Amino acid sequence: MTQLEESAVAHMDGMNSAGHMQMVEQYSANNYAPLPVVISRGEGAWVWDVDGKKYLDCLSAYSALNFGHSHPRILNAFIEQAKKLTLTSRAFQNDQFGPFCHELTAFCDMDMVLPMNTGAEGVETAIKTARKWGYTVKGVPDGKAQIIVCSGNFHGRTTTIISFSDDPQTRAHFGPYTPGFVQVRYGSTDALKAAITENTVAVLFEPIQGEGGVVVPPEGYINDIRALCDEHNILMIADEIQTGLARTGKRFAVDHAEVKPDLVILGKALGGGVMPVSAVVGSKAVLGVFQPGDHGSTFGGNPLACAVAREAIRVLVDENLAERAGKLGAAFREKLRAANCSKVKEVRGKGLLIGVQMTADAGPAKPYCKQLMHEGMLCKDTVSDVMRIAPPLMISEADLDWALERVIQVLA
Ligand code: IF1
Repeated sequence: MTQLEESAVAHMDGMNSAGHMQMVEQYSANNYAPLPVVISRGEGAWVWDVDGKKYLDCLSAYSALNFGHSHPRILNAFIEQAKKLTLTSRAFQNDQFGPFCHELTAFCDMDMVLPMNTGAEGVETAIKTARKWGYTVKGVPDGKAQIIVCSGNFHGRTTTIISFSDDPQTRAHFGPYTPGFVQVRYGSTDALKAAITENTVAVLFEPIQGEGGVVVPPEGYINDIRALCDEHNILMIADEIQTGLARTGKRFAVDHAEVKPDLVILGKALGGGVMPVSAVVGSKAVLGVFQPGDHGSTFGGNPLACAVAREAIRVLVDENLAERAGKLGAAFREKLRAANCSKVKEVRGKGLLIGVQMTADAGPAKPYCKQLMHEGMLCKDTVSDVMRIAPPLMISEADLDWALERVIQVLA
């Protein structure tokens, strides 16, 4: 029997979790160490594994599932569009792209959008935008553009993006690295000010650092970035791929500071949890630097992605998900703090992006995540001592309370 026939037969026989994990062990590159749970179905905030066990999803695919699994309206938009037209490439126009651009720019209170697919592609697009704007508008000598980034950043996995990461594992063995990036301590206005030169074209930052351990910067830091960028004619670029689209209790995390960046990078939940959709949204003065042929992608702006993203934005507004995330998240953090778990050093975050930092003697967060899995709740450690809790924003209060009980029980 060929490998394909073997796999098909095994699958038809309803392989159990062990069978699935063994197949992955043998045939997949070992670039992840996932929790030992094999999910086969998702609905709302819940998923079921191949053995029929039920779990509350408190990771939301790193905030790509803000709308939950298989949201009916988003799934319907996906299916209806898929039946009509899935892909044209940008060599032609399609009837979803104009409305997508119009509605997304309106939602972001910006002028223009450049559509891509994954978050990393969005970040790369923002970097190319800043560099071309630097050379053709700001007047920085060609090839000299500098972009300021932050310590503890995570913006994706391409070779250029990992070039400015300070996480050894993200960088190791992937050189030579792309030049033109200066790293400053996240949260320090002084460090940022000191790094600015006449060749600085942009500051790229996360309003809250997700992978960095759900790190919320000091009050006023985002406002300081805005002020320094205004003062030195530098683009303020917010990576809202994880923090955007209602996750932190506002449409965008920068809204907490009432600051408007020059470019916003969106991804993850923009695809409604059903497909990869990303975008760079900004002013005409900045995104207007592109001429035909400068940049693109086979799937960027495809009609299926546009239809899904348009419905995702409508659902976000109709279901008031930002306000919901703000209220539910604040209550969760308050109740967890009030439980006074001895193993918890700090509970932080905004909206439903919650980080629980363990005390030194409590040890790393991973074993607690594993224990929570046995209790029927799925979440993930970020940096070793921080547990990230980020359920879909449509989660019911009762389900969130259920999760809280388990977290307190496991941390007691
Ligand atoms: C992995 C981390 C989270 C992101 C921000 C860009 C991207 C991401 C702020 C790139 C992606 C994902 C990638 C995934 C795990 C997850 C992650 F742990 F890697 F850092 F969420 F915090 N900007 N984050 O969070 O978007 O190209 O993946 O669509 O690579 O393991 P992408």
